[in-house]
Amino acid sequence: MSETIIRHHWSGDEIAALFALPFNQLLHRAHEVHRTHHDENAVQVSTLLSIKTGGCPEDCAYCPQAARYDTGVQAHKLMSVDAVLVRAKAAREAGASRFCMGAAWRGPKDRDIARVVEIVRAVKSLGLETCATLGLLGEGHAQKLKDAGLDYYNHNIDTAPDFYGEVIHTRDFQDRLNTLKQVREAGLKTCCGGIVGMGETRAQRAGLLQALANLPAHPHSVPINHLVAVAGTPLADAEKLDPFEFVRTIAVARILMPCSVVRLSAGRQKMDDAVQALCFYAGAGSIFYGEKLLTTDNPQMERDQALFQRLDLYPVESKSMEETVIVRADSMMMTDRCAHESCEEAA
Ligand code: SAM
Ligand code: DTB
Ligand code: SF4
Repeated sequence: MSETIIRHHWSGDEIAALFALPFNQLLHRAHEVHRTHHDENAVQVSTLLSIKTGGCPEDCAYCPQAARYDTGVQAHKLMSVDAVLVRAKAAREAGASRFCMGAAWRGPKDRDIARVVEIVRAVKSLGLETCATLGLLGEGHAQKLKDAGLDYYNHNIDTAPDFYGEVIHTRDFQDRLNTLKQVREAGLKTCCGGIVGMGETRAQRAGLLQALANLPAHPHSVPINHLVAVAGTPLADAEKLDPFEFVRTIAVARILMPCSVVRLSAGRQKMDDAVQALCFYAGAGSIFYGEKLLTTDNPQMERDQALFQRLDLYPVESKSMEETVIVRADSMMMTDRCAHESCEEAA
């Protein structure tokens, strides 16, 4: 058992100072936090499926599924329950513990939610954890998904508030926060992170992490995506990010949100195994597993299996975490809940 202060009021200066630490010092500190709260050899494995692909009316500059960009993505309407089940069973057999379903919508309509509810019920009945990412939710949608057995809702804030307007113009940062509030209030677990490597500054990477860590509750899962630069999108030629800066971002996320599971998300296909190993050391405790993310390539399963073997990592259910005692930062924080289930019980 260890004592941890879960903080929701990180200042920009504090986060900038973490980013500026000598690399080895930052990694050492992040790893200490990691192994205090998590099994450092365990990696939670999620598999993604795009259940509704392309044709999206939004203008997210990174996204190959926006209808307005010519990216060669073939649009596909919402998949049937049976077709999703085939893919979910295959993911379970391959060793995934969570099945994440993505839809290229600005947000679902009521009739879409009714169909996704059927899909969630069916996937849940296989014994998999379920996650959905459907965009901005309308009145009552989160509750319907929760009632269907959905475990997690993924909704990324994507980048720092002061960079958001340079990347997306069809919705604003506050829209994302509103959906996250609805997700929390319905009792769904939140999966919320962002993308780096979009040409943002280090201060903006810090701003993304600050916005995540200062949410009313730390997300249960924090996906840190490296931009997958896709031809035809406005960010196709984004300036390359130093891989060690990506590792630093994982490390700082680990320190700011000690009980959350940080996911080394998109971008692994082009990432060296050694860089991935550093990400696991820095505190990544989850990956997307399977040959495709939503529309872009992810490492072949054999490559990931070999990497796990070489690094003595093993896939686990997201529930198997160590017990931790949470010491509140101050009395104003008494209503906060740590993302980690056993921490909630101990708090
Ligand atoms: N349409 C919904 C939405 O935007 O919330 C759900 C699907 S959307 C594809 C899910 C997330 O994928 C985005 O929030 C973004 O973080 C991530 N994403 C999309 N394109 C990406 C890319 N090219 N590289 C890295 N991450 C990407
Ligand atoms: C998240 O943070 N990353 C995933 C998942 N949540 C939905 C999506 C990555 C998408 C990468 C681009 C593509 O494959 O279309
Ligand atoms: Fe649409 Fe989501 Fe892609 Fe934005 S990220 S264009 S909302 S699918």
